[in-house]
Amino acid sequence: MSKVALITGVTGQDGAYLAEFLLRKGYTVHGIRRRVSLFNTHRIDHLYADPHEHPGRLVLHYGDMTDSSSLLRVVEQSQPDEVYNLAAQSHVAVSFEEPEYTANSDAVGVLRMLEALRITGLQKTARFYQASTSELYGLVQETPQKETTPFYPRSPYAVAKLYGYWITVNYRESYGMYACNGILFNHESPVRGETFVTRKITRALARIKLGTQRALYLGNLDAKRDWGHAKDYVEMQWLMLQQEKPEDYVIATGAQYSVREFVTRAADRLGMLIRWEGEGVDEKGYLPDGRFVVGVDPGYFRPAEVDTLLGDASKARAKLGWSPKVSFPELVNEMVDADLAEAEAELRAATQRRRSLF
Ligand code: NDP
Ligand code: GDR
Repeated sequence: MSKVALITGVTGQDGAYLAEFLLRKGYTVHGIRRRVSLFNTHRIDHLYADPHEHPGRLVLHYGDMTDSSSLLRVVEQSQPDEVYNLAAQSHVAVSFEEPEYTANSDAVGVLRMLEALRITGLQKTARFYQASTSELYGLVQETPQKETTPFYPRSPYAVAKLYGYWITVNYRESYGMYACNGILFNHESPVRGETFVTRKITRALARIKLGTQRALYLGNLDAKRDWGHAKDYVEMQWLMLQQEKPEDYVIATGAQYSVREFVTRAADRLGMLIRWEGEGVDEKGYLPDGRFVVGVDPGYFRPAEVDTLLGDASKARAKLGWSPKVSFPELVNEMVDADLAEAEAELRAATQRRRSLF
């Protein structure tokens, strides 16, 4: 009998990588997706469409972290051995615009899923993974950050995730559940959401290279992050649920770069020259010599910022034998190359459309 996993947030970046990883291991994977007005399964369509390539099966259910009955129904139907709770309103800046919804899905949503496991009696057998975050450290109290570093959340998102973290610990201690928090630092990939800073940069630079976009505007260029690859990090999520005892782990690379450095490296990969805004641009912000501009739009600043994050994953290295495989330059190159291919395809399609008009 193959093991059964339930993934909330299966249509997101991590959900897609994790589903692929588990299917390859022979799991039957149940995923919860939301009803939206357009297709939202593009990240997992390749898994769903080609079951022959993957030994397991992928079953999708409609559900929502704000709707207890849907979670209860899916848990009952799928009878999971492992639950990966990845669903969340995951954008920090958006959480300042939608704080109440963010609390509902990212904080109370975790409780709803834990309760669904308790009500069905599965808390005794099912193992639970909670997608916790380095944003918990916020205004950092210690560098680098590890499992024992005090939390200081700086956004409605991080405050909601703090509840998710502690309710997971509480269910472990109260009901003896095998429940773990993965405190994951930023992790990216070619399928990262387009409004997170790394993907916004690689997508924009690829388009600027092809002449379909003029400039790139960002917020805080000096913010520093510890960026890894999502593919490496989902393996960790699985490993955490395969141990004798449930514990919480920091997952990070231990290297830190600024947003400005990310832009520079992405531009290098494309052989492009950057002109930072303010360095002699014309009144419209563009340069006559073809160099492209990176400017700052204060509209992207956050009411409270997390300036710097750097993780110490020694515990995961020692206890789980884990270390990240993809380096920062490799991550940037992979994302840039994928977005260049996508921008080229878009340009080809637009040219075809123009031709067909004549
Ligand atoms: P994404 O934003 O790519 O994916 C989020 C997923 O959650 C999507 O499938 C989304 O559905 C779903 N979702 C959002 N709201 C709800 C809801 N109310 N009910 C049901 N599903 C919902 O995030 P990532 O894959 O990057 O991250 C996965 C998890 O890990 C998140 O919880 C995030 O907060 C956390 N995390 C991420 C880190 C990172 O750097 N990527 C680092 C640390 C933690 P839809 O596709 O319909 O939008
Ligand atoms: P973050 O990721 O907030 O760390 O949360 P994001 O990529 O959004 O921001 C990283 C840093 O870049 C700065 N920044 C910008 N950010 C965005 N989105 N857009 C911009 O134009 C821009 N300019 C500068 C930000 O201010 C910030 O300092 C991510 C999410 O995946 C969370 O769900 C997860 O918990 C954490 O990572 C770990």
